[in-house]
Amino acid sequence: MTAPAHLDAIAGRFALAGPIIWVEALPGGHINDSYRVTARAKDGSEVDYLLQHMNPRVFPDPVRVMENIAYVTRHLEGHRRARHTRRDTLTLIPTTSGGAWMEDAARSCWRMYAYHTRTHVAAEAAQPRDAYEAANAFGEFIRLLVDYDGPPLHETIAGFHDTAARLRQLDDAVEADLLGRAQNARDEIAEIRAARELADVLPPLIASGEVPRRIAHNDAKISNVLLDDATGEACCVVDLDTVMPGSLLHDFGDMVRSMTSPTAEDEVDLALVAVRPDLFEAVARGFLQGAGPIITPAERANLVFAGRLITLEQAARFLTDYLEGDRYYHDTRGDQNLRRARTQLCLFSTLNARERELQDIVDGLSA
Ligand code: GN1
Ligand code: MG
Repeated sequence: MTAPAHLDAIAGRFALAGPIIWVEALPGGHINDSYRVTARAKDGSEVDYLLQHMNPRVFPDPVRVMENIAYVTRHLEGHRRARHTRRDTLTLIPTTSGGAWMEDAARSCWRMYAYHTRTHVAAEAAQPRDAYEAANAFGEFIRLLVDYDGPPLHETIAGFHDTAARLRQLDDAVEADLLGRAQNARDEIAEIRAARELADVLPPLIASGEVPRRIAHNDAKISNVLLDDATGEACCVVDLDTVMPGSLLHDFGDMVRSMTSPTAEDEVDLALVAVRPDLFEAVARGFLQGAGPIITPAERANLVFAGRLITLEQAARFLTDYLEGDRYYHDTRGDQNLRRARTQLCLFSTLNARERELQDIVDGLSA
């Protein structure tokens, strides 16, 4: 994919190693647009960067998002320098005037990161090793942020993992039924509503502190970890747009959602959706080892539940967006958000059916 010419001008506003050779659009991501920018350094070598346009509908206050990212990456970089981790963190490339991001004429926000060459992302975990690595990286990410001592982070999207609020948003979308799509999704709406009480489990545990509020990634899916092409190791946690105070359980839940089935989240063939116990074991082991001793008994006791909760929540979010006309998530087919919701619901019912077995796996792992 080749990108429009105005991107050269935007990329040129950042302090790159030299003149831009080309800009190429990158596929993937439901929300932001991403491009690879290649510049020619003084020694003649090519240097790659990742340019991203932040979606203004999803991030109406990009400054607060960028401040969170700048604070968190600075903290993680300190741990990397002190050799507390072998993993990298995202590195923001400043603009030529020293800013951490830039606004275009339409006042929307662009940022540039160093590009991690020789890495890839996975849409689903092909093997337990990928799941272990990605989950371990997310667990370590949360652990390394426990001693975060920078400026308080902003809550950039209010109620991001407030499942009850997400379910109310679905109710509102069904009620409004702007495009007359609710009739296509009657079963899915009923299925989600029938599981409503799941939303009431975590709030009291969070209020009591048994499940501590911690800085979390909040979008801990497998495709938000870079895997090394040669070794398969998880080398960097990416997409820090939602890094903010939250719960470790929401991150773990997203890992279960995105790593235990062999399918991508918009798989059309629901017969392929499955919960693979070996993959779940790899996710739980990787995460527990990465997070280490920070995890509380109540967090540990709710790991399996979190997988069910986040899968349900994500089904509600996709379905809400379908009913509202695909305004939030990119949709290339017209019914992709309905399909995504169906895939999540299929996974949700499989997780419910195998809950006991998954709990036994967690119980069998050392603390
Ligand atoms: C979005 O940025 P991206 O595409 O990785 C979404 C997540 C969802 C995810 C589902 C800011 O993530 O919360 O879980 O899609 N991010 C935001 O794939 O809403
Ligand atoms: Mg994102």
